[in-house]
Amino acid sequence: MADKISNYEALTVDTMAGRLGSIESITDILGTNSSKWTSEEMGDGNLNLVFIVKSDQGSVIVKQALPYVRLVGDSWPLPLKRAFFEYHALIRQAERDPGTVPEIYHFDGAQAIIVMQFFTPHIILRHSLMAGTKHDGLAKTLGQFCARTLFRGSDLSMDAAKRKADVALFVDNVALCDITETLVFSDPYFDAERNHHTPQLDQLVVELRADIDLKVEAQHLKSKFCNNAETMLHGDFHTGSVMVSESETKVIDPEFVLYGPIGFDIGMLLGNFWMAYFAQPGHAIAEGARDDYQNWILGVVDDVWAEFSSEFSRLWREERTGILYEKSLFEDQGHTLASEQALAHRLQDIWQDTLGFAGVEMIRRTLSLAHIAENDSIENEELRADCEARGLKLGRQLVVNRSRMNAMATVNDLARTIAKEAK
Ligand code: SR1
Ligand code: MG
Repeated sequence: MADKISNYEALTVDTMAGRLGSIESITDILGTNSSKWTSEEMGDGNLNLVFIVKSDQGSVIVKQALPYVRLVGDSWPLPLKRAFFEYHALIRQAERDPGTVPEIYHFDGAQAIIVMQFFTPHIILRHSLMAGTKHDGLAKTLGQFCARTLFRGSDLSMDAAKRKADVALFVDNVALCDITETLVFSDPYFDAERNHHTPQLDQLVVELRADIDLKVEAQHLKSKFCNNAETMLHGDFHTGSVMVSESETKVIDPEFVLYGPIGFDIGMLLGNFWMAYFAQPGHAIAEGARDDYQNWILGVVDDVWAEFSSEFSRLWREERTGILYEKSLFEDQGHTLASEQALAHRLQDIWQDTLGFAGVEMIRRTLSLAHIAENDSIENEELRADCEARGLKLGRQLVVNRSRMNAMATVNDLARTIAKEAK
């Protein structure tokens, strides 16, 4: 279905230079001789058009929303306004954690276009996890990004009026929230039209859909996602939204931005690392060849949580200027220990939410519409199903038993046990 905005026109590699060639903030990067620009459409997103535009002077990314879900086609219309929400999320993330998200060179709301920094030679983290490449500093950047954006976008830090204005601004991102509410929290638990799974998982899928504890806990988590507008979330923080080079980690694609529970972004991220962990046998050249890499992934998970908690704690002590847990109630009265106690309680709540959101993410990426390349690229269906089944088992444990898991070592040990179980 065509979008209501009448002069909207999807970009092509042929129209790129003509349409963007006289915009100064872009010619500042690419130069004014737009006839020499080259454009390439990357074609790997679920929703949008994404072009790399290059000249002999520089390069940019041109991202344009389509009026429908690219993965499915024009039978699933989607508002162009998601580009507006992504633009506003990027501005806020850049303020809250400078240097981690792409710089914006140009935004056109009517055409749903964002022109932004091209990170090169970076690649999508998901591809790196399939290749078995390690990255120094990955966990530190990701843990800090979560802590800084999630703390600084909340009532722990923000001016209350500004936060409420932002809640109102982003609450309109209804269509993308609906995708998450549906694909993550509901579709996996019944025979939804868009679902698909590897056939060898049939029996396990029947068991999971009959699992009342799982279904109820998934709905408790959905209720938190819908009702707990704690902070500005990235909203789609999986390993396809992270770019890495040897020395740098960057975060992209916050179009699913919303106000939601603090544990959601970290949970989605960790769930994707655990799925990548279970998928490694599908990418190993020989049995055991990825054992060391699997340990590295679990180390990253451990470090992301440690970095997040330590940075969140630092911000709690140094930047708690919002309307929650005011210093006037604690430190200013000499009650520093009580403030530390409150911090420990908040971190414990976030921890449990994180595990639950990780679990539902692992289940939906195996049973619902959008899967992960780490599993999809395993050609041998038996092997793929085996990797996916192990992810489903950990996911189910995280959702149902998260209140009984008190340390990351416990969860990583459980992952190791599940990875070693006989088929
Ligand atoms: C219809 S969109 C499917 C998925 O792709 C995006 O990256 C989000 O993860 C969404 O759930
Ligand atoms: Mg995305």
